[in-house]
Amino acid sequence: MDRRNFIQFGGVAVGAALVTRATDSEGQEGESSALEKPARVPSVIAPGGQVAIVTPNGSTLPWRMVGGVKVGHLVAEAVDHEFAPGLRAECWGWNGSTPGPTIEAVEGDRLRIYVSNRLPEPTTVHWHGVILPNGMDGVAGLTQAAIPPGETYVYEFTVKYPGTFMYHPHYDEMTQIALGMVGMFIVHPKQPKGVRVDHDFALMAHEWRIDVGAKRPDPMVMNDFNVVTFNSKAYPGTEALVVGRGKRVRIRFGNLGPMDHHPIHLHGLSFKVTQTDGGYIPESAQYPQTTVLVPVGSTRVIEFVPEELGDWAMHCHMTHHVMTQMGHGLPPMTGVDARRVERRMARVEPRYMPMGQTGMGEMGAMNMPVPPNSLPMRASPGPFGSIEMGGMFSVLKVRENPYTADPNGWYANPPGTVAGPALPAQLSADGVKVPAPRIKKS
Ligand SMILES: [Cu+2]
Repeated sequence: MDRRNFIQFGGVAVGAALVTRATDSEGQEGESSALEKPARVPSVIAPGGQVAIVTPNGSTLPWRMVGGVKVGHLVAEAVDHEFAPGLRAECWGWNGSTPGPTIEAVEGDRLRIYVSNRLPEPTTVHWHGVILPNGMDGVAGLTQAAIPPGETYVYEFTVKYPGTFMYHPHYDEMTQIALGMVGMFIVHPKQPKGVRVDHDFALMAHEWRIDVGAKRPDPMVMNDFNVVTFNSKAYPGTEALVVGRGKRVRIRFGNLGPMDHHPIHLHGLSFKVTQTDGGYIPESAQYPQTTVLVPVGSTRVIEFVPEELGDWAMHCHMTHHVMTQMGHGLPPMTGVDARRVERRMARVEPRYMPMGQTGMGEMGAMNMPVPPNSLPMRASPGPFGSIEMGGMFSVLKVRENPYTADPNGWYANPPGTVAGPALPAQLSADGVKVPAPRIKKS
C-alpha cells in the first residue's frame, strides 16, 4: 500500500515515534496465524468421565506420585515471553511460562508442591480460594516467611473442596503479579456435579503495560495498560478453542490482572455461570447470559452447548481491551480535515501521514511499518479480510468433529449465509432508499 492510499484513510499522526522509527522496523509481512497446536480429544482425568483441563497456549503441572501424595514443583523465574508474533518481553512466571502451569487435582488429593525461587527477590505462593491450613496460605509475613532467592520451600495440603481457584505470589504483589506470576488451580469433584462436559478450558485474563522498545512490562502503572491478554497471549497469539456442536463446553475464566475487571462476551450462544472461586452456584440461581464480568481476584466458570457451527468471537467487551499498545492515547481525528496539517508537517517530516479521519478500523489492516518489538493497531488475516481486533480476543470454533478439525482453519459458511452487498434490485423491491454519503473524500 503506497502513501497515497494511507492518506485516503485520513487520520491521526501515528506519533513521532512510529513515523520516525519506521525505517528501523523489521518486516511484519507474511504473518500467519499463531494457532499451532492441533485439536485433541481431551483425556478423562477424574471419576465420572470428567475430562482434563485444556489450557490454551499453556500447560498442566505434572505430578509424581510418592507414597499416595501428588508431588509437584514450581520454579519461580524470569521468562522470555512472546505475547503475539512481533512482541516479546521479559516477564516473570513459573516453569518457563506465564501464566504458570495449570494445577489440576481431584477433591481429596494430598498435594505436596515445592516452590523454588529463582527471582532476584523473595516470593511466596498463595493458593487463592483453596481452603487449607493457615500456615499453607502463602502470605509473606503473616502465615510464613517469604522464600528468599535461591531457596526452595514446600507446601503440603489436602484439597478438601472441588472448584476453580488460582495461584499467585503474596509478596511484592504489585511487581510479581504485574510481571505475569498468575496461574489457575482446578480441583475436580470426586462425584461429578451437574452434566458431564466434553470440553473444559482454563483462561486467565491479564493486563500489561509494555512501552514500545521496553524489555519488561512496567509494573508501576495503575491505569494505562496497553496489552491485554488471555493466558498471557494477545490475539492473534491466542489459540482458538475448538469445540463440537451439541457438545457441552465449560470455560473457566480467572482474572489476576492488576486493576481491571473484564466483561467477557461470547458470540453465537448463551451460557450460564456455574461456579465462582467460592464454589458452585446452585442450578436454581443460574441464569442465561452472553457476557460474564470477571472481576479482579475472581474466577467465573461458564457452561454452554453451542448449536450453531462457525467461528465465533470471544472477547473482552471493553473496547480498549481488544486493542494493543498504539491503540491508546492518540488525539481523536474522526471527521477532521487534516489536509492543512499534512501539508505543514510535510515540510519538516516528509513521511508524516495523518490517519483516523474516517475512524480507526482501517489502521490495523494497513500493515504499515512498525517499530521493532511492538504491536501497534495491527490486524491479522481472517477469512473475510482483516480481523481488526487484538488483545483479549480469541475464536470459539464450533465444528461437527472438533477432534479432527484443523484448529487453524476457518469455517466454510454455506452459500447464502454470509452478509454481503445489497443489490439495487433488492433495494428497490424492498423500498430501501440509500442516502448520499455524508463525508467527502479528500
Ligand atoms: Cu477487559
